[in-house]
Formats: sequence, structure tokens, C-alpha cells
Amino acid sequence: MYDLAGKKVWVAGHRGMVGSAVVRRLGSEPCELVVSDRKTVDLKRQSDVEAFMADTRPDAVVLAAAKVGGILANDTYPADFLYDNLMIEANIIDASHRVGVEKLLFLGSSCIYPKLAAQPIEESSLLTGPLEPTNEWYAIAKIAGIKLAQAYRKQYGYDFISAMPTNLYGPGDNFDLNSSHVMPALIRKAHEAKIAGAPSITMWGTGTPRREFLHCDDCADALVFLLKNYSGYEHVNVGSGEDVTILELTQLVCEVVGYTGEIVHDFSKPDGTPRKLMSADRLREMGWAPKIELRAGIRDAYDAFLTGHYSERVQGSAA
Ligand code: GFB
Repeated sequence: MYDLAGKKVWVAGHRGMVGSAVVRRLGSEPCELVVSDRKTVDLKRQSDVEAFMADTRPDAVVLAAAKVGGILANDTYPADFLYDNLMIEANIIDASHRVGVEKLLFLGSSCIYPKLAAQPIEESSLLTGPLEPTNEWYAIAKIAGIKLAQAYRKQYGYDFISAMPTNLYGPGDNFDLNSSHVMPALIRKAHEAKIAGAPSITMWGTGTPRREFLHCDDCADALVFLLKNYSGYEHVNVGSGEDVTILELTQLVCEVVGYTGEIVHDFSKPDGTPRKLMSADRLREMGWAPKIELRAGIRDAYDAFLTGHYSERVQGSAA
């Protein structure tokens, strides 16, 4: 429905895990890529974003820029997660309107859904119940982003759409143990314990929460698919359709890394939402399915960690 041939596409958040995966994926499309330099364009500053947009005038925008982090970072820095994300998305969506962007894809997160939503979570579950407290700030910002895209579509007729990725992982992830998500944290812990010959690694919480994981390259493929083939008011889930317990994930990571020590709990850390498996039906019915199986994906993420293809900062990439 949207032909990328000859189009100028701005990937906002191109240094982050998802944004860089989208840049890689768009490399095989006949479009022109544009990225902004964080030294001159602070996405939280409206004047910076407006000047960049007026200067570059992209035809399409992938809004993958966001302040992201794992459960502890979300819980510790609520003001940053709410303010930064509200500013980034408001500035980019409004500036897109001002320069007449033809197509915009906003990236949210599966944490937008109610903590106790019926599983697998349908897109229609949005705003049907209370949020998970550890990440309600990030979730509120992401819900506002979906609503902004819908509002500009409704008021001005723009083709602005939203995708809700599940928990993502892969090359370019953040491996800092205080701010990362669970996957990179476990890869790093298992690797360092293997090298040190340590008797155990520590897993946060009870290990019983279930999470759904998707490799960032699968996510990028789905996002480009949606950019080209979807035009609608409602957001679309982007997931693998399968979940595992955190204990199962820890065991799988240890197997891939080759660590055979014990797994011990740190019960002082939060579990977060008990389960957030999204329904993958909508995207599958449109004709898209993931290709990277979890074990192979973890292997790829581990290789990226070993070769230094990662960041230790909470940085610009949605999820
Ligand atoms: O990935 P994660 O930080 O975030 O944690 P959420 C997922 C689960 O893994 C939680 C457990 O139950 C954690 O307690 N876990 C076990 C660990 N060991 C570790 C560890 O070493 N590090 C981390 N980080 N977790 C985030 C939201 O929620 O998901 C964000 O806070 C966003 O807003 C993101 O939506 C996708 O899956 O709980």
C-alpha cells in the first residue's frame, strides 16, 4: 500500500537496538535513509526537531527513538521515562504534521496493556484495566504516542500508524546490569560467571513471570512490512506468539553460553507483570511471521556481546 521506492525515510533512534535494525533492514529497500545527529538534534527539544524536519523533509518516519530500559530502570527513573518519551514522540509526530510527512510508524511496547490482561493479549485490550506499576510511566508515555498518531490521523487524515513490539533483544542491546532488560543481563551474567568459574549466577525475582521475546531483526522486518502494507487507526502487535518463564529463559541462556553453574534468586528484585504474551494473529493474518527461533536468536545476541556490538547506556531505541 505504501511504496518505499524513491522515498526519503527518517529512522529516529537509529543508534538504538531497534532503530539500527530498521536501518539495516531498510538497506534492502529502494529508499533513501536519513538519520539525525544527536550532537545537533536533541529529540526532546521541539525547536531542534522542527529545524531538522524543515531541513530534511522526509517522506516517511520510523519513530524508534525512546528512553528505554529494564524493570529496575523503569521503576527507578519514572520522571525520565515519562518526560523523555512524551517529549520525543510529541515533537516528532507534530513536526511530521508540520512538514506533511506521508507515513509515520510509531513504536510502542507490550507494557501498554493492563497488568492482568487476558492472554494472549489482543490489541483491543488497551485501556481496559490498571497498568503494571513498575513501568506505568513508560506505558503511559507509549499510550500517549499511540493516541497522538491516532489523533493526527483523525483530525488531519495522516497515514500515521503504531506497532507494539514485545520484549526485544539482539545486537546493539544494552548490557548494563542495572538498566538492561532481562535477556542481555542474563547473557552477560552467564558469560562472566563462565569466564570466572563462578559457582552460580543470580536471577532477579521468582523466575515465574512469563515473557515473550523477539529478535530485533525480526522486529525490524515486521516494522518495514507494516510501513509498506498497513494503514489503519488501531495499533498492531509485533511478537513471536510464544513465551517462556524467566527461569526457562535463564536455563536456555546458560546452555547457549555454556555455563553449567547454579541459578540462584535475588528475591529483593521485582517480578513485574506476571505474563504479557501478545496475540500475534493480526500480523500473521496480514502475512508476516517471525523467522528467528529463540535459541538461535540468543546465540546471535551472545555473538554480538562477544564482539562488542552493544551499548551500556539506556539509549534511543523503542521496546
Ligand atoms: O526484561 P525486564 O527487565 O523487564 O525483566 P519487563 C523481565 C523479568 O525478568 C522480570 C526478571 O521478572 C525480572 O525480575 N529478571 C531476572 C531480570 N533476572 C533479571 C536481570 O538480571 N535483569 C533484569 N532486567 N530482569 C520491561 C518494562 O518490563 O519490559 C519496559 O519495564 C518495557 O517498560 C520492557 O516494556 C519491554 O519485561 O518486566
